[in-house]
Amino acid sequence: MLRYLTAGESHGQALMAILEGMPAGLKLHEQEINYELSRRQQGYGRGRRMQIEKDKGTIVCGLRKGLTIGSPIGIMIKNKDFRIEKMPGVFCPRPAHADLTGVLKYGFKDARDVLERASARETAARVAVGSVAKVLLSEFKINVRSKVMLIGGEVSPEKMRKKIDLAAARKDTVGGIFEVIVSGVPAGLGSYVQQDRRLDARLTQAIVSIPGIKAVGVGLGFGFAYRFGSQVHDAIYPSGKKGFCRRSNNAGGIEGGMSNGEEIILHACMKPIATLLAPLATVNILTRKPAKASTERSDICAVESAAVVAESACAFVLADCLLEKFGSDSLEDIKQGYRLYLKRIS
Ligand code: EPS
Repeated sequence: MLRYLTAGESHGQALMAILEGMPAGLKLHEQEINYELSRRQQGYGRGRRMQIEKDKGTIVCGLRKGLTIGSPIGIMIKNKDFRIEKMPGVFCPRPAHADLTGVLKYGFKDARDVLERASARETAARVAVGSVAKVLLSEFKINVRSKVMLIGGEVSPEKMRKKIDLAAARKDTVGGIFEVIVSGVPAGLGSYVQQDRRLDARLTQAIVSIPGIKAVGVGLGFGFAYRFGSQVHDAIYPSGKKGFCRRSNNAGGIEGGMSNGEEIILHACMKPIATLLAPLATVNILTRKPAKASTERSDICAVESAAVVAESACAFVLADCLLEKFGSDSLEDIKQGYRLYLKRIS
């Protein structure tokens, strides 16, 4: 089983991740982690924090001579903006943020205690984990990429940017839709035999757990609701090399909770960021009087970054499924089993 935990507050000393279950014998460099971390920091509409940070992951354990040795991999990302003790209190919870419910749930008197961990900064640690998963997947020629499809209703890149500019001018924020595409996945990852082994369930859970994500679709997603079965299901054809193939991919590469050998295609909707510079109405948690929501330095739009995080989330799930099917101790053993399996199904 591949599993991970993250720790760290937005303005704490560092973010940390422990990834357990990677096989021995995988070549790993910090630069692969740092490449993904820098991708997460980019995107039109990100806030000033991204100019302060230059996220760098340090592998603190789990490697010897540049190779994994099967032990848990520990990664640390230091926060340049480390000043958690000096951060001001937050008493006017922002609608759409974790602020108010977090205060009620944990019995805090200051929403700062909530938002430091609820912040999407935590996703840097998830990307560090996902970047290691991507390195494993690349050994099997499995590639995960993403694309922003729509921002605030606009689909052309130029109009998307304009929409973000407009949001900034209005002291507002804007969300959107992105797509994640995974190519090179063999048929048979995931399983129909139990609910928590279904690949679509695992992938959508991983994406919807990213802060701000409100909906995830597989393949045609909600589009399935508008057409007949004969118009949407992907007919099966013989294929010399692969054995079987499809000429359409409305299923998004997943049938019966398993990869079917086609590209896996998912899309997700991210709501506009909760922190508004022209704040909405709220209630002061100390005085219980009506107030305007607190403002924090934040992003105008983080859809591009969320797409990078979603790539990582999917890479982790697919790596987990791959190790589940082919073993998880030694990379060489896994590769051998993988080759035999591909030969059998082709
Ligand atoms: C983020 C860091 C945060 C925010 C953002 C994501 O930095 P700061 O709060 O210091 O500006 O920019 O967090 C949120 C959107 C949020 O809701 O907390 C990051 O590293 O991605």
